[in-house]
Amino acid sequence: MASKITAAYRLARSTYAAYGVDTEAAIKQALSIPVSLHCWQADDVRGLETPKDGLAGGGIMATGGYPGRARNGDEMRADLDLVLQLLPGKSRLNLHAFYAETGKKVVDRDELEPEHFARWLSWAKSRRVGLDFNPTYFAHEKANSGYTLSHEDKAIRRFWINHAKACRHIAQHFAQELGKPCVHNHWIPDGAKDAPADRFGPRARLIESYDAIFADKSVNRKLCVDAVEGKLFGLGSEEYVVGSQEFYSNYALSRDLVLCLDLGHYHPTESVADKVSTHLQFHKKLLLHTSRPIRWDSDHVVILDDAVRNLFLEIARGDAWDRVFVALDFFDASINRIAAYVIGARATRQAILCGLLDPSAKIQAAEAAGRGHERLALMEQTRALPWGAVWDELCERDGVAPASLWLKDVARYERAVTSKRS
Ligand code: RNT
Ligand code: ZN
Repeated sequence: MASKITAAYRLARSTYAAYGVDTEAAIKQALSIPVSLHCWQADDVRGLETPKDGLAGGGIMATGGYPGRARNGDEMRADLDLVLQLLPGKSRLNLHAFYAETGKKVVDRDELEPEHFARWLSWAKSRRVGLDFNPTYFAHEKANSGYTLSHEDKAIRRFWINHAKACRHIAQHFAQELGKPCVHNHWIPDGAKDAPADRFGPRARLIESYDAIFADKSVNRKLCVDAVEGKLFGLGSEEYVVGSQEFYSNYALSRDLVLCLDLGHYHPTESVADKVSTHLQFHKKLLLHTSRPIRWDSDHVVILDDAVRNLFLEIARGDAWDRVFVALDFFDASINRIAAYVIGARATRQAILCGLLDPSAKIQAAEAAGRGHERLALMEQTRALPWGAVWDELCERDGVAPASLWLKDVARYERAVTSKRS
């Protein structure tokens, strides 16, 4: 197998060279870009808290009943170990606060401490992966009304402010312990199913709440890198989302925070790729959540579709790799979850590779010379370039199975482990 790939790669390398593209440099760079794996595909976004409130108030939902969901932290980590083995390139792990492990003790969200994530941290240390973090503003009785940080009740707002403050300290702790910044992303479900009579009030309160959270100067923002994520609608917030895109774009800019763009959070005809060159004129950094919306924010497993390809093509063309954080965000409970991770993470890194392999200089030269037909022809031709051979070579060099050969490892693990879970 190895020699076949090398021959295919040799041909691909010279094909790309004819377009002025250096495949060696592209492989190296594509392997070095960190991709943060969301822990929540492993257990269908259920979390590890006791007692459980389920996803109530969450506005998001994993559907499907494929057997083998991880039922506790140990099972999640075992599953993630296999996922890491099957992925080329640099990975991180993205945790949500409701994956705290507090043993038999009930610890509410506003009382979370770094010690409740000690097992995740030691796992991350031994696997040499960085950690990212998220406050969990859903799946909790104080989120059941559909409002958290923008709630009209001051006591409820206070609870969620304190949760976020606790989480920022945990994120900072991860960064200190691992020697790498921790991206700390805030997404809240706040919104209304039907037209509210007051759209101003919740948004004004949301600003107040976030300002109270970020006023804590004992958190170093170089270690805890706060990001904010808006969306168009959610389940139960179809008509009104307090933290809309415009809200967060303005808020992040005025408070020097990272703006998160999730591929599933826009009108279906909007291009997230097109937003990159707008936001990066103003914002310093973006957090990118790769996802796949089918008709709505359905969080399907990421595939190498045009939305994902175009997104990373823009990052490549703008040479903006050091201005973006890349993270996965999908959850599908209807298929093998390990495979879901591998497919989505590989597709994301394939899109990164394809961006780096794009013969942009040649295409841009045609454009600059006014030869629109040549630009279009070259763009079409780019689809036929042998990126797959370069991908297989990238996998080989990083010591992971190329193509879909990883499927047999997933099948073996399913037979031995996940199929035995009830
Ligand atoms: C929800 C957001 C958010 C969540 C995670 C679980 O629409 O995309 O990022 O998916 O926080
Ligand atoms: Zn997201």
